[in-house]
Parts: sequence; C-alpha cells; structure tokens
Amino acid sequence: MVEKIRNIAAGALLIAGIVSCGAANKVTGKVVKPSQKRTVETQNLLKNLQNIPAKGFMFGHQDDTAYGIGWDGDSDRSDVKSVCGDYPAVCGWDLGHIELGDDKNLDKIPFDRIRKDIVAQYLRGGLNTVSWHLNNPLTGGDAWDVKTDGVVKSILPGGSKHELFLSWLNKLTVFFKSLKTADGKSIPVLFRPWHEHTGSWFWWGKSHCTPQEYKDLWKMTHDYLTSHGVTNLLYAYSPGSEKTVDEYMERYPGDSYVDLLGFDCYPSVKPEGTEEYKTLMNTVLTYLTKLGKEHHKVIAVTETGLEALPIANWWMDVLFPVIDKYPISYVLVWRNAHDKQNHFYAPYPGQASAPNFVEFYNQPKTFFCKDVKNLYK
Ligand code: BMA
Repeated sequence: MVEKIRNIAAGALLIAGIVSCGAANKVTGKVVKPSQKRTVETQNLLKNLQNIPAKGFMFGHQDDTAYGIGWDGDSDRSDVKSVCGDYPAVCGWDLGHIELGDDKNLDKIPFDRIRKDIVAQYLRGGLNTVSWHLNNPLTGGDAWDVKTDGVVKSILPGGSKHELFLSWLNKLTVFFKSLKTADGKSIPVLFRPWHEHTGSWFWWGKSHCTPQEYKDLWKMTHDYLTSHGVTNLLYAYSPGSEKTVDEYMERYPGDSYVDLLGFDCYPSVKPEGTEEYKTLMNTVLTYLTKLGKEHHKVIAVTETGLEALPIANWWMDVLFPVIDKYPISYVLVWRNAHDKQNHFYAPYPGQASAPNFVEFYNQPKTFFCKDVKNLYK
C-alpha cells in the first residue's frame, strides 16, 4: 500500500472569517459568546475545519478504535486501519448512559476507554466527535422511548425533571472537562447533541416537542456547559436528511449556538435504495452548501453508511461521486458492531468492499489520520 503524502497546512489556506455574535438566551437570560469561551486550540480547530474542503474531506468512523468485527477492546486496533493502513481522520463516540452514572456506554464501551481513545486520536492529530443517545428522563426508558410526549418540556426550567436533567448535564460537564492529555492540555471535541430531531424516533424528535422547546433545550444544554467552564467544544447541528431547507432549519437554535451544519442519511435496503440515497444526498448537500456559506458554518455528513456493505463498489461508485461535489469537511460512517449480526458500515479485512475502500482511501481528496496534521494549530 502506498502511503499518501498530503497534509492540510492550516496556515497555507484561506482562513474564513467566523463571526460569532453574542445573544441573550431566552431560557437563562445569560449572554453567551461561544468563541470567547473556548480554548485557543478549539478556535483553531474551527478555522481549520473551514479550510479542509478547499482540498478534500475527512473520513470518519463511529467507535473505530474500541471494537470491530471479531474483536473488542484490543489496543491500537481499527478495522479501517487494518484495511487501508491508517486510522480515520474523525472518530465518533457516544456518551449514552453517562447520565446514569454507569461506567459503560449504551454499546458497552467503558467510558474510561472512550476517554483514552479520544486522547489517542487527538495525539495522532485526528478529530473526535461525540453524540449522546441519552435515556428518557421522564420515563426511565431509553432514547427511543417515545410513548410519552412532553419529555422535553419536563426538563426545561419549571418542568418536573429539570433538576434531574441538570444533574445529567453535570455528568456531561465532568466528562468533557476530563478530556486532557497527560500534561493537562484540554482536548477539543465536536459535540453533536440532540441529533436526528427532524424525525420522531427519539424523545427529543419532531412529534414530541415544539420547535421552541427544541431550541430552548439546545440553548439550555449549550449554556449549562459553557457557564460551567466547558471550553473545549464545537457544536454540530445534525437533523435527518430532510428534503427542504425549511424542514432542516425549522428547529435551528441560531448561529451563536452552532458551528457545523450536518445531517444523517442512510440508504434503505430496498433495491432502489441506492438511487434514492444519491438523490437525497444531492438534495441536502445542495442546500447545505448554500446554508453553510450564508451562515459561515462548516458543513459535514455527520452520519451515513450502507449497513453490512452488500455493494462491493459502494465507496467509489456511490459515496465518493456524490460527496466529492460539495464542500464538506467530513463524512462519518456508523459503527462496526462486534456483538450484533451484520451491523457494520466500514469494511474489515476480507469484507467484500475492502478493495474498493482502499481505492477510496487512495483518492487525493479523502483524508485519513496521517493527512490531517495541524488541525489544532
Ligand atoms: C444505533 C445502533 C444501535 C446503537 C446506537 C447508539 O444506530 O447502532 O445499536 O446502540 O446507534 O450507538
């Protein structure tokens, strides 16, 4: 395998001006100016993410170094690296169950392991992004428990579960603050809370709260973390793949609360799934490109992937030609479950799409970990 020599030199590229206006939060009344509440490395990361699309896009994989097909918890292992020789430039993690005080997340990864792997990915020069499939604070069920409406309302100020939810935010605060190198340097992370909210499968989804309640939830989360000294986060807004920009933006909390505009999009397994997927990806990426420019935000495909990869040329025939046309900073595929049959989205050695993935890796425009030096400078 030929090692690619491609660096993203932060300084060499055009630095887009990021304007972030302070805004009084309707829920807390506090004035929040996110850019002033961030470490220099976090601010640098934002600038560098803006620059990436001038040359290509980063590849990401959920839970990449924690487990894969046929293994769990090994050191320095990654299905992606086993196939192409490098780690993904972006590693995704999920903090579901941190709110319960558990020592493992909802997919049974110890939080200590997640922290260790976030540090390792940062030291390699890559990016970490974090989602949160948190339990339902009103019913005690999981994130998918949507039988009871009014959950979001119950955790906003004045709601019966507000205090409980603040204690959950406190657990999140402690975790984000604990992301440090051995010499005490805080590690920047892209936080992607309250995702896929334009669908109704999570308790924070569209049918279960009003647009205003959703926005208040986002602002309360952001303001709690910021006012409790969390200075290492960028925020990603990540609805499902909606056909219109109005649906996409209906619950947007505002430019002061968001750094990256993303979306999650999966092809259906039906025979016509591929064509539908390409059409939908093109639709969303077309309006997202425009929105990104208008709002001065980075754009990305925050979740995608073909489950179990039954199409051997999917990487180069489907994914690459679609995303190649748009100025995205990254594309992330979902996890390679080790304990769930056929629930994987990245290839592993011997998997049918592995050779095609190597071709994808060899494209000058696809950035893996060794390609993204200086993300934080
Ligand atoms: C879903 C599936 C679940 C998992 C959840 C959170 O898409 O992968 O098995 O628990 O994400 O990671």
